[in-house]
Amino acid sequence: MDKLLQTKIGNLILKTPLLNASGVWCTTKKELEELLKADTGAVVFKTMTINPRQGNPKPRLYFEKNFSLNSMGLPNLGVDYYLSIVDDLKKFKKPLIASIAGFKEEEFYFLAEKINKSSFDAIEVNLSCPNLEGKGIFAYDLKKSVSILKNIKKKSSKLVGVKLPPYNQRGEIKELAERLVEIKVDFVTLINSLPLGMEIDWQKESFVIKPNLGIGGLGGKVIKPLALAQVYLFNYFSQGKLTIIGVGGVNKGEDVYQYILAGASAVGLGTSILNQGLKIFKKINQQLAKIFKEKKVNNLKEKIGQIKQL
Ligand code: RRO
Repeated sequence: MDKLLQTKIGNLILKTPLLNASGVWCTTKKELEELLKADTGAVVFKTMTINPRQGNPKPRLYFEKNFSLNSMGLPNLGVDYYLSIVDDLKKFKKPLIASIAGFKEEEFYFLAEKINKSSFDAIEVNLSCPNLEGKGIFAYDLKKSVSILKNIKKKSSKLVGVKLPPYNQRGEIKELAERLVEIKVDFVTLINSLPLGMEIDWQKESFVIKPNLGIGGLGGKVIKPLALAQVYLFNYFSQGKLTIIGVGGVNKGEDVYQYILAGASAVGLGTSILNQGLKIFKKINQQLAKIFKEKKVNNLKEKIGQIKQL
């Protein structure tokens, strides 16, 4: 592959800036192998919990060209399953990122410690699952979030990143961005699906997904402008000191270029994989390489955060 597209997350080198967003096509060993064989730069696992979970009742995922809506409810095979397959997946020679979530603070530490002893390359601490009935989103408690990350970071020899939801106020982003720089978080993934999305099948006069009052996390093209602003503001308030993985509505090379200009070093694909399958990685890499050549970009890094003021 073209060296032009190479990027870095911490000390990890990715041949291309394209990853999957955690949750999409990454729950079983078979899915993970398929992702690793595709034109990905690294692979993120489905968010894992201490025990396996079935997740919410179906139907719990709906998608079309412009958006996806999910209330999966954290279905996963449990941390021990992922630890049992990770060594074998190292043969693909791509960075492997574990995503973890707990229901209490101590569960995050328990999981992080297990991952720390494994051959995973990095931990993405998921503080932003929108679909746990009766439970809030950790990441909206800034103090608690920073404390969890600080404690994990202290004990971890792996890269430690965090997956965040969108914030509504610049002040929240400023505060969090500054704290994340202080505690030296290695990467920030922005954004998880937007909480509280809904679609109605007007013919059936019903919701399109069943759990949680038919309401779930919204992703896809419709959230791209919102996600770009989050990436831009985290980059702006951290003065370019955070490594950012942009997620939300990436469908083509131009989208990746936009995320890079806003401040991302890599991007995650979610809804576009659901719509187009794993072949989309190759397509987007080709489109991005073409854009780089046309614009005479020598390497991806020189374009990170280089959006021009009007
Ligand atoms: O499994 C889910 O319901 C889920 C998770 Br953990 C997440 O982080 N984001 C999302 O949209 N769905």
